[in-house]
Amino acid sequence: MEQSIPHELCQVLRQARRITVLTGAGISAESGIPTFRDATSGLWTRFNPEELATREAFERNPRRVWEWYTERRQQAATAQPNAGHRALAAMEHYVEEVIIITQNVDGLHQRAGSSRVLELHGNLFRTKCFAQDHPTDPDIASEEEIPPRCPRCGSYLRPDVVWFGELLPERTYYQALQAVLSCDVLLVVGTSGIVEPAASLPHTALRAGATVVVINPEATPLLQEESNYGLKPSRLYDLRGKAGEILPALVS
Ligand code: BJW
Repeated sequence: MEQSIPHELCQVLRQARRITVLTGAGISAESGIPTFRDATSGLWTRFNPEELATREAFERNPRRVWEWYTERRQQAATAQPNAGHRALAAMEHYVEEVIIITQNVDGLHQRAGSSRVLELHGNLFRTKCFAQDHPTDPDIASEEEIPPRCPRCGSYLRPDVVWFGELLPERTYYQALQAVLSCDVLLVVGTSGIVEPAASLPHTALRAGATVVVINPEATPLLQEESNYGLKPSRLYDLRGKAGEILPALVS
């Protein structure tokens, strides 16, 4: 679908000195990585998050959880950044400050060349131990036992991602809040906007005076929630379409 960019938004983008971008699984969909909540291919449509993405799930069946993440790590390792990731990386050449806040754990923004990436939900390619969060180089972990054990304390290793009910990495979340509070424009790309606390960041940006641009082929709750507050979201743009098509058009 061809999406035309409103003229006044082009002007706002041209004048912006600080652009912050909040991304979700949708930006990596065009790289072949499944989203979580797509009605047919979404991970949470095919798998139960309570059996795979909570501490309790890992305690019940660590091998199953470890193997599921191993498969996803292998899939992410073979995926390539797409036109959406590349357009955001290219934006750094034109804009004074570009900060990416991503909920994704696939590392594709960094591989596309973005230099300032805040990973709110961790990274598939890092491990830490279950008991004490000791960071561990996955290569030094013996694969004789699945999951492997932490060389320091002997507890199981787990992926360094944020499961439901866990706190986000404190410093990263703080930096994300700063980035949202200080930006001229927040682009919200490929996220359903239902998982907290990331889902609140666009509201925070709007309250702080930023222009917020939602890029998604589907409607997301953000627009509806804003009108429920009784506010006229005059600085909220809703661009319906794929990230890999809209983002290159925004940068050009
Ligand atoms: C395209 C596209 C294309 C398709 N181009 N777009 C307050 C109220 C209610 C609940 C809570 C609350 N605070 C905390 C909670 C609980 C919970 C939560 O939010 N639950 C909700 C489901 C209600 N949050 C937490 O537990 C968080 N921790 C926390 O808040 O700690 C404090 C606390 C603890 C205990 C109690 C209370 C407070 C942690 C959240 C961790 C989320 N973890 C996961 C898994 C990460 C590891 C892994 O990858 O396995 O993170 S869940 C999953 O959802 C993953 C994602 O990062 C996250 C968001 O998903 P995302 O990226 O939005 O993907 P989708 O699939 O939902 O959407 C994709 C979108 O792309 C769609 O809109 C498509 O249309 C679009 N799209 N193709 C552009 N080509």
